[in-house]
Amino acid sequence: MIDHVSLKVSDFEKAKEFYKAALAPLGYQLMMEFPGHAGFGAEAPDFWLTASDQPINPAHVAFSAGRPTVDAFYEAALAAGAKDNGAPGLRPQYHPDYYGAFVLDPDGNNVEACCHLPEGAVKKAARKPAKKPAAKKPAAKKPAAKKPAAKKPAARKPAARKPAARKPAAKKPVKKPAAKKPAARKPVKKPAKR
Ligand SMILES: N[C@@H](CCC(=O)N[C@@H](CS)C(=O)NCC(=O)O)C(=O)O
Repeated sequence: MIDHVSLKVSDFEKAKEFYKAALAPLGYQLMMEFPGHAGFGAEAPDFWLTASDQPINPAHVAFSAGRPTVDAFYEAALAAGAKDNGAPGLRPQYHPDYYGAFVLDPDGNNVEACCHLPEGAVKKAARKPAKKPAAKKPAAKKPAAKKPAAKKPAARKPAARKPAARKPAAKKPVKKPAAKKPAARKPVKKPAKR
């Protein structure tokens, strides 16, 4: 889908005045302006003029309209100084219902208004973008999903740890019960000789 187009023009002020008048029947008006740029539109500025000091290479632009508006565009453009490039009428070389009118703007750009509908058919108003069905309310508000952090290399599982080998407790020297010293034997008293 095209959002906007722009035509190069050599005399910015002259072109602006021309397009204000020529596009009025289409419901177009000057909506936005920056130095050297002018945006025309019905709902949004989708047709722009850009000032240029270079030789103009004429372009072609066509505005969609109903048949009566095609006629009104042609009249308004000629009244604003356009050169005739094709009176309103069918152009069956494009398709059986193609109805268009062509003019050349002050720089020679080929400007057209055209209708693709059979005679009598009414052109619908510019379609607004279809409304999105209202998003269902989630029952409970979930916390915003966290962006997964950049994948880290999988952490290595530590190898199953062996239980640290137990140092055998320093062996205490087994204390032997101190050998009992035989009690000093009393010398057996010899009976005194009689
Ligand atoms: N004088 C022709 C003009 C036709 C015309 O300009 N047709 C457009 C296509 S819808 C075209 O050839 N545009 C190319 C251009 O202007 O460079 C007429 O009245 O049919």
